[in-house]
Amino acid sequence: MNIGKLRLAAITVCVIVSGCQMERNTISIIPQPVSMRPGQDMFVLMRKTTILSADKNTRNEASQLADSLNAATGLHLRTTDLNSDYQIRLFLVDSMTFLGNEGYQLNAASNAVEIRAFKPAGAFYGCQTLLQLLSKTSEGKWQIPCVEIEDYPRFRWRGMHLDVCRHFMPAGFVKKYIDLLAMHKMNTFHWHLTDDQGWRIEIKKYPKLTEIGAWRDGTQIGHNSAAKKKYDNVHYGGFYTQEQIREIVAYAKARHINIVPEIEMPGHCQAAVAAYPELGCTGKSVGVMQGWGVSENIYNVREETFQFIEDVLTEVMGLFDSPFIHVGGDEVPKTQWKQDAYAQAKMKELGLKNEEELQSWFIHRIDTFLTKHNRRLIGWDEILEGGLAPGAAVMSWRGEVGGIEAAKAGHDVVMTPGNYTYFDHYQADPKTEPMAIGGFTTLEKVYHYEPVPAALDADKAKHILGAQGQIWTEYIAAPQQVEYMAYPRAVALAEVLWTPKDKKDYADFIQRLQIHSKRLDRLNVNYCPLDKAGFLTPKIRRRKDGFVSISCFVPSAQIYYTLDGSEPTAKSKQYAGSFPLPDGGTIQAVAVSDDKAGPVVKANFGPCKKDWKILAADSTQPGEDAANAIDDNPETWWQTEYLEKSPAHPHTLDIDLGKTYKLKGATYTPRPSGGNGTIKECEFYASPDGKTWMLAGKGLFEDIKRNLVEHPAVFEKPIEARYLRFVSIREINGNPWASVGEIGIIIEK
Ligand code: TNX
Repeated sequence: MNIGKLRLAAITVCVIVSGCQMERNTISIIPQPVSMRPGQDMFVLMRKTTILSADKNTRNEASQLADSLNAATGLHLRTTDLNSDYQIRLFLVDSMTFLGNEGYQLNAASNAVEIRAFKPAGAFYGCQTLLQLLSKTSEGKWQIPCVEIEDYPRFRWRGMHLDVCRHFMPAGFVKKYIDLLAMHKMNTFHWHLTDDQGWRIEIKKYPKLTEIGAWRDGTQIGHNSAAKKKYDNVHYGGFYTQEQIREIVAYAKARHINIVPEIEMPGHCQAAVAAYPELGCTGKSVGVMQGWGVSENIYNVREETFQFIEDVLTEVMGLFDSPFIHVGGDEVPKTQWKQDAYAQAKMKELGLKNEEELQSWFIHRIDTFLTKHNRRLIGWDEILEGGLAPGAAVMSWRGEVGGIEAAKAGHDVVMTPGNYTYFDHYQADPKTEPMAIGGFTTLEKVYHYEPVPAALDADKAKHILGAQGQIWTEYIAAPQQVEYMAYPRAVALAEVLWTPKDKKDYADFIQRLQIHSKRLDRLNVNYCPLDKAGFLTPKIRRRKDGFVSISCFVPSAQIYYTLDGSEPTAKSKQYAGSFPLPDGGTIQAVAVSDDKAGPVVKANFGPCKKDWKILAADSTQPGEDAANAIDDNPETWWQTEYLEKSPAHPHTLDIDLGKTYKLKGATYTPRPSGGNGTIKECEFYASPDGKTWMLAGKGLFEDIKRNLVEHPAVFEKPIEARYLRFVSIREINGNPWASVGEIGIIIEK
């Protein structure tokens, strides 16, 4: 819409100074602390203010606090071990075990700010909170409101991942990424260092890994779903020297962040095979992969290859002191093992039934090796297939199923489900966004993620260590774009992982995030603008009784809407409460706040679907989305998830429309999904009674457009029916990914 046309009353906003806090005395901390008691007065920072670190174990925290305060205020506060007035004091208290290793108490009074913790990590988090309390008065004084805070995290593993293989990220940026994690009280950085498209860690014993494996002669242009693949033919790559890695590990440690290195095996290793073809199954030389997707070039299972892996892991363990070492284990095509005489002979010798068991044996072997060196193996949920090594932990990425299974079997789990934690997915309307892999994971969706699946009893739930956000970089070529995809979603995830469940409140989070975004501005973080990330996106919902309500998260925003198909502007009807729309129609709405208009949202409603019901859907996770579809969403839609886990092709969905309608056709609208799956061919059946079905029409979607374009399947002739069945009979590239889409029904009026 044309913002220039809008005439808006000026809305006063509080002046935000130096990115720390608003001038008015509001406390706005992210993640939200466990408990807070605001007082009356202020602690004012002066030139003579010092930072007391009585215990040498808080020197690191004290000096980092001094540095951060200097960056924020320009003041140079000295650190000292002498007690005096007007101090910021850090204490470690042996009896404060109840705070855990990461908890703290912060007590800000007018003459001192005291942070107490059981361990240095707690003191560090207290300092992060202190920084978020800082604000500047109109006279230019820096101050902290008096407050008592007690705080500790809900989960032990609060992480973000970064893939530096598909696109390399410079060491300096990795440090900035770590700084941002620390600021949000995250404690784990999962560094994805090796993959088909590049090997990024120097290994002294195998120099070709980086001489050859870190470079490729071109990079795919465009989306992987394009029929014709194109490459830029530009030499591309990079790697980290061991010296750089040591420095980054120490940098992270000082910020209480553990770096979990990932060395992929037995698949996602084409870059290593390019460097040393003898590691592969075919013996043929391959280049470093230039395109996206999964390579069939996997490691062979010869002794020499295990020796290579153990040598690599030995150097890795020398660099990283992480208790966990990530070995990947995901997406291993078995084609080459099936054709490799050595692999087949090995299976026979070991009495293994299939290649999945061979993979399981492979991972067990590496687990034994890591365990011997006092480390624990962690891998993606495919490592569950064919039996999981006893001490191993799992990252559940293909939904939550793997995580539930692993936790039930007593394994530790980090939740990383694609639908909630893959920040390479779109976060706003794909039409307005830079190209991403697909998916649609909004800030709000991330905020409402609950890492402990309801299916787990308390004694099993304790195996859920936490969760982590993923940044896969196929479509993310530069640091700025990493920031764009990670933020503000990582902020929402930080609160999911730190704040007690019952203290979470999205509307309140949004208020705090608006202040927090100024802090991010100051740190030059290229986050997705908040109006795009959902703040000013109107939500149009229709209840079962046919009443429509429109809302958005900025309370001061005005919402304008149209019902006649025209684009809404500030001259359109202003929304002032819910209104009835039982027969359906098209609503377009826009929210406007502070001279800014959010995106126009369009919703098509058919006749009120209050009697519609999903009867059966054979996907693994039909429940939530299918049920919602009926009440709230303009279209009835259904997600097929993880076809691999649900081999019962064809997928079907039965809908009871509650009464007989004349059906003219149906539509399929692919949602840009996390992977490449799209339905190419489907059939619709109609039934008067839910028992006898007849074919009503077919959908053939050969040149299907992704990204929410509706594809109609018109029935040859209208058909009277109460029940409709959707059957997908051909899906491409659906393995292991989902074909996610919406099913619409066209009804003759
Ligand atoms: C699947 S997640 C992968 C990655 C891709 C990612 C893209 C996982 C364990 N494997 O190799 O980059 O999808 O979203």
